[in-house]
Amino acid sequence: MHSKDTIVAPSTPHGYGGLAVVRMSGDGALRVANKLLPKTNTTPLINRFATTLLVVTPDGDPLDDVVVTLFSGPNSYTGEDIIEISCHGSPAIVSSLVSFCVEYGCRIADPGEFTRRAYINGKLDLVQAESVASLIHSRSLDAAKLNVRLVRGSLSNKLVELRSKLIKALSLIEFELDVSEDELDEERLNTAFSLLVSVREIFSTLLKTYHDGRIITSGARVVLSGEPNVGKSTLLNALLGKNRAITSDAPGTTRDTIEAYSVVGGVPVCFVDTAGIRETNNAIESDGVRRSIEEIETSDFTLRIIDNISYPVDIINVKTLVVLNKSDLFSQKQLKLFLNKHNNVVSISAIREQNISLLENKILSGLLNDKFHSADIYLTTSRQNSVIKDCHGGLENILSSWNVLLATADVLAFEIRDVIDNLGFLMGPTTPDTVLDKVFNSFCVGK
Ligand SMILES: Nc1nc2c(ncn2[C@@H]2O[C@H](COP(=O)(O)OP(=O)(O)O)[C@@H](O)[C@H]2O)c(=O)[nH]1
Ligand SMILES: [Mg+2]
Repeated sequence: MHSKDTIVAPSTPHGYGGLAVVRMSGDGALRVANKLLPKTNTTPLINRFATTLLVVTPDGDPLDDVVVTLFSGPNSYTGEDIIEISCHGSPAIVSSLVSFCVEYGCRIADPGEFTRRAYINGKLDLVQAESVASLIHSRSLDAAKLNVRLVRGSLSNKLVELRSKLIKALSLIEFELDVSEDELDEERLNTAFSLLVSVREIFSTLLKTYHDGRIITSGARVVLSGEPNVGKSTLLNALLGKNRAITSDAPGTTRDTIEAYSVVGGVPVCFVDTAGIRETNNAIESDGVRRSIEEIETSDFTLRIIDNISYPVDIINVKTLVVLNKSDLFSQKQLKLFLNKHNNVVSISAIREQNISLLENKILSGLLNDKFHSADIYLTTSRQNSVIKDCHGGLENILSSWNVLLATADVLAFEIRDVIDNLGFLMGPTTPDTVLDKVFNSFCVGK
């Protein structure tokens, strides 16, 4: 990585569109932008001012009428000079613009390099930078809302607050180490203890948000399982509101698993329709059955679909919901009797699209601890979860052996410093390059 290079990349996806955006960042951005303009151009580029201009090829032929905006560093996304060119959305124009920028001295940006520079230049911390990638990949409005809160610093601000409490506790202990001769100052130690307790409590609250945070931002896999012909594929179509899967009264119609995306109560859900589970001698179908079982094991939630009220409902599993389909085939009396006996079963008619919203509500309750998404801050990545887990564990150890540690205050100080360093690993700037590569490689080029 040569941070002195001026980098260039298209920021919009490849393909035809009304507009496309090409972006440059670095000391040379303004110079390169001026080279794209005709020699006769007299309109200066002004900071944060959108200017309509003609860009030309190196031979001086008109290429496109574009809008150029300069964001002078350090008050820009990357902290460096940025030029954004909004051109007409033809891949030919975009690739020509990028190659002319390279000809004039730019280098093509690596994936995530714009955001990596923002991080290096102190514009974002690592939690915020990671959330930029998640924001771009948001598959529901609620996922986007949660990610934008993270980009705007909801979690980072909380972590800064926790770090300063830890530093305060550490400085109280270190003060004791430096000044106290024989008697330890009880009051100062008690203050340090309470600070550490309050930080541990917040870590513990944060850890509880990870399950929901991951499901809301990364989405959930929900498997439709059950014997052939119970109506799994018909239900998939009802949940999607369109005909995605082939349905038929011939058992074994669905041989392979079918995946389809939808949003349930703000949560992006990948529904997986399976072949259904039954004994079969058909090699292709039995492979489908094997895959159905694998899917159930790795999913976040399973709908166990039945179409028979004499079916033994013996599934006691928080990750599984029993759904009685084809309710239209039973009398009200039969249904009532069955549901009274099994109050955790939902009855629906997939073909008539009856009770589908009730079912969606139950799916949401099964997926999330709090289906109203009411926490202020969520942990969303496994990296955040594992670092906070380590920090929480570190504090648990310190607090549970507080009296022993007081006898060796330097060990106590060392342990607290370890928790602070761990937190730094999550936010930057003590994060090793290997972790940075992992974070930024998940980005698209141009961000
Ligand atoms: N009466 C009734 N028939 C249904 C319902 N849902 C599905 N079916 C029928 O049941 C048969 C099997 O459906 P399908 O979705 O292919 O079952 P799968 O093998 O579990 O995927 C088809 O003939 C569907 O039309 C329902 O709610 N009521
Ligand atoms: Mg099917």
